[in-house]
Amino acid sequence: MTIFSKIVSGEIPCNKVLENEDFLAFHDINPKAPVHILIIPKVEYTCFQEVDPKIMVGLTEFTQKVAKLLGLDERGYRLITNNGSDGGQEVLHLHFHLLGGAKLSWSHL
Ligand code: DGP
Repeated sequence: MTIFSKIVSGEIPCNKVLENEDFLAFHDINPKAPVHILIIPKVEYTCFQEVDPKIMVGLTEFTQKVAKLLGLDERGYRLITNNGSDGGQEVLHLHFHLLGGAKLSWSHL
């Protein structure tokens, strides 16, 4: 079980932003921007390469809601996923980083 599944189950606490039946958004423990949210499916997909593409519609809608809730939809934001070893992925449970609250440069990666 990944650390993110433990967050989904409530075993490990998180600073939650939004949740529905399928997805959870919470603040990253080590923020790289003024706003740094992690968006995850509750089902444990290892990475983007392994995800069932069918969930991406729901994940897109959920992510748009999170961005709006945090007031990022007007000014913009960055959405990234690190995939596998070369991608720098540390937690092997698919997650998207939603970064914003400042004009971002590539050094925020
Ligand atoms: P990645 O390198 O893409 O796998 O990013 C993993 C992110 O997860 C990293 O930015 C730090 C964050 N993170 C790791 N453990 C925890 C945790 O227990 N709680 C929270 N909120 N974030 C975590």
